[in-house]
Amino acid sequence: MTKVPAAYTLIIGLGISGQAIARHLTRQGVPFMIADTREAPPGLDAFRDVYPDVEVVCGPLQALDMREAHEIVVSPGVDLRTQGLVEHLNAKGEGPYVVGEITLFVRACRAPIAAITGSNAKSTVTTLLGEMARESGRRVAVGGNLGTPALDLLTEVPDAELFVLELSSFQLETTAWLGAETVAFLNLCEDHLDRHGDMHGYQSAKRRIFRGARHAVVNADDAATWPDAQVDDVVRFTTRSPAGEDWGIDAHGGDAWLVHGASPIMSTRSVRMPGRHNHANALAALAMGTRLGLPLAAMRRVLERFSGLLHRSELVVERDGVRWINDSKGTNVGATLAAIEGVGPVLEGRLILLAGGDGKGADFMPLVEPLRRYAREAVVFGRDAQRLERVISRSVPVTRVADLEAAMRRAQAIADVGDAVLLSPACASLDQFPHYMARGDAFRQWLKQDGVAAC
Ligand code: UMA
Ligand code: ADP
Repeated sequence: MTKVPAAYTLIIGLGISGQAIARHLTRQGVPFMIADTREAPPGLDAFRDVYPDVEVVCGPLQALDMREAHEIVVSPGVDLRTQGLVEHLNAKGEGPYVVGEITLFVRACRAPIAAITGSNAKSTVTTLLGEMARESGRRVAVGGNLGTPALDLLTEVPDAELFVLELSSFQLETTAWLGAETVAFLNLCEDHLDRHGDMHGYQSAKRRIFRGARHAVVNADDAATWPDAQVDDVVRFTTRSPAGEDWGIDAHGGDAWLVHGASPIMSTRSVRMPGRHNHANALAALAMGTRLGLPLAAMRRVLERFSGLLHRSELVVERDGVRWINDSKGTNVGATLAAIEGVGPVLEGRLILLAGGDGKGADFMPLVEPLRRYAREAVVFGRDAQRLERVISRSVPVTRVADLEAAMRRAQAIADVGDAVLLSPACASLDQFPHYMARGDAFRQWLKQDGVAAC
């Protein structure tokens, strides 16, 4: 059995976070070693080249005696229930603390934090708020679950006046205290239940974002996002007419406007990102930005020009009257619902939904009604195609095919002028692709080469 020496920090996980943690501890002069549960984690050789003196232990964690470690810093992809680690969580205050990267970040951070969580829209709102701060002339560092790991931001933008962080439930699970200036909990739908056990576990992890927060933005239409802890100042957003000083959408001069209480902010027509769900995202970013003192004019300019991130309800091409939309980041039912509700109501024709992959055990029932309203057909593929078909065939004709390419061919064959083909799989991609981006790229590639472009 390998022993972690006394006063050493143990990093678990040799991924992006683990390497950022290693760089941080090196800068701080803290001695550390690394463990990874995999026998041959990717990047091991490169790591050894950079850190020839750091001990790396690969394989089951039970092979490590970590009792004397000063602290254990766990990467987000590592389940806290992993044998060899879980025993330390039950140690009733004895032995090393178990923390995550974000706890190290909070200890070292000297500027206000704006943090965003939720099942969906985290990346969109994080990017929007970061852009709004930049447009307002703030020195801002943007990252976390999205892009640059939080700890690397400390050196990438050493003079940052503001940190805007996307935080996942995995990162929050190991965060005892965040102390953010403003936080947003955007929405909650079934996801990551394999890690959190049930919805209560998933919600509890996400609610840690409220710890020490001075201001919180929550979704008036989703009570699961409301705080369980004391937060001095809570504002809400809704895609309906708002109550009191909430942020919402109201009629103004015959048009729908984003509003703050009774004050009109901008017409929804001027918001470049498509769909009602993106209006919700705009409202959340505006609410956080207002708390941070960002000028409204600068925030408006960002909303007018920001067309959204790739793979999120992204219009790839419109040809022969058919729109092809890539929402590969729709990896859970909530995201796909938002995409359908965003596209469906503005279509002259009908929707053809391409869906399937690894459903992570989620319930597909919520898709039934929106598909009845808007869809011509659903074409399903991947590991959970059959389960998906069983549920949604109550409301829409379903064709089951082997993979995305076959699904696109089928869609092309049945699409009519005015229709939209929407790739929003409601599932993770990992059964057939390395990640959701590769799935979205395959969609785009087919359109460019073999598919619509060639017709
Ligand atoms: N792993 C092991 N054993 C280990 C360590 C990791 O099997 O000892 C596996 C994990 O189960 C996982 C993979 O290795 O499949 C990567 O895990 P990791 O913790 O090393 O991940 P990082 O490379 O550090 O990337 C993490 C986030 N990944 C996860 O939370 C799984 C990245 O978010 C994030 O961008 C990065 O930190 C920087 O902060 C990705 C993600 O999918 C995009 N996040 C999930 C999501 O958005 O839904 C939460
Ligand atoms: P996250 O970082 O939380 O995964 P993204 O901004 O990357 O969030 O979007 C993920 C998915 O969620 C995309 O499919 C997108 O179309 C969908 N989505 C965007 N905004 C919302 C919203 N307000 N509610 C539900 N789904 C949304």
